[in-house]
Amino acid sequence: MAKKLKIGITCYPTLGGSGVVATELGKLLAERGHEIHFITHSIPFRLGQFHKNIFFHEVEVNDYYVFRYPPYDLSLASKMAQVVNMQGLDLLHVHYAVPHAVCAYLAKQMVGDKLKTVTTLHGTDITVLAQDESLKDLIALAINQSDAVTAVSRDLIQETRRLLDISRPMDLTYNFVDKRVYYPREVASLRSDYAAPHEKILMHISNFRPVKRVSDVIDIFDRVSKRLPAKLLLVGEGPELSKIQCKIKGLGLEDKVHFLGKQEDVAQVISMADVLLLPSEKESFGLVALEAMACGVPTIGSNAGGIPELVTHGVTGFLSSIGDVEEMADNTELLLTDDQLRAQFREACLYRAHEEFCNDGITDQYEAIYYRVLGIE
Ligand code: GMT
Repeated sequence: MAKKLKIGITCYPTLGGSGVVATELGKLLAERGHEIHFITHSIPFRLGQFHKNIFFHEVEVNDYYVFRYPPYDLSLASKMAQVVNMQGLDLLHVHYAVPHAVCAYLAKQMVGDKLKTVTTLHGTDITVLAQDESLKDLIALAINQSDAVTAVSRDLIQETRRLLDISRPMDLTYNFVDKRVYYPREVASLRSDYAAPHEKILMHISNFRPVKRVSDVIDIFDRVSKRLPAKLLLVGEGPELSKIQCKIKGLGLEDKVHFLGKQEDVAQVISMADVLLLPSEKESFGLVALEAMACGVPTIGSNAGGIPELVTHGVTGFLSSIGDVEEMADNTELLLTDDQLRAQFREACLYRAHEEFCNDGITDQYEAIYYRVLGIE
């Protein structure tokens, strides 16, 4: 039987897809008997109830009055080294190059080379941060010094190579969903709170950052709702929210749009939708499209970044050029007015999510990477 490992995981515990993936991975590894130590500034929001084999180590930042900016990164690096030594960790798996991979590198300098580090790139750390000249060399150092680097799409690997001039090997490890949580839920009664039986539900879920192009979501819905009876459910919140509220009012769509705010049980919410809209400007993977897919909901979106690796155009959704809201609206109408086509897409979604992006397979891949860097056959 393969050795059970002691693994430290650092992620942004309160942030989007990367935090979700890191936390869910930790839970799955713990189920397999590994000992998981989360080293973060707060308890990861997806951790939920008590789990055997999972520990949480809080990073406390020294707010000494001479510090204009409290040094979180240094506190994290010190905490990592401390936990590695005290708990005898085999490796640190960090999500996001900045600052986590840099901190893991510092921790390794403190505890010695026996500690192995694995960095997972999620997207914005490369596609946004690596464009900042002042951070470029630091990000490249963190990536080059990791014992293994994984990225959540082939596109992200190419972008990393292109923007940072990095040639080291990187593992493609797609994001995943837990099939025990993400499956089509029975939501007839919940659905009736938002839409009449003859109305279709379009949904968008995001952190409402400019990169998500939520304004395009409204433009698509505006066109679609003129052609067929439909409601739009907006889930999440973020910087663009008030601008979006104004736009909805300006177009006279208030009665057709519902704001659900942040939601914990995404599988339940997403199961109400007939279609998910994801017209992002940048998206290294698009976890929400996978969550939708696993619940049998096709995505209409852009072909940005890694989205085409996840959503198969014409099979599990339709993809268009960024900003082409006309074509996205036409595709939405096509899907929503053809019951047979929608049923076909739904089956294809369930099959693809289960076959390609299932928790078991991806956890196997991460485990294999851990054993490889530790030299365990
Ligand atoms: O997209 C965001 O704003 C959040 C960000 C995050 O850190 O969670 O998402 C990135 O990582 C996700 C998990 O791997 C991916 O599904 C998202 O596509 C990626 N976002 C971008 O590339 C913009």
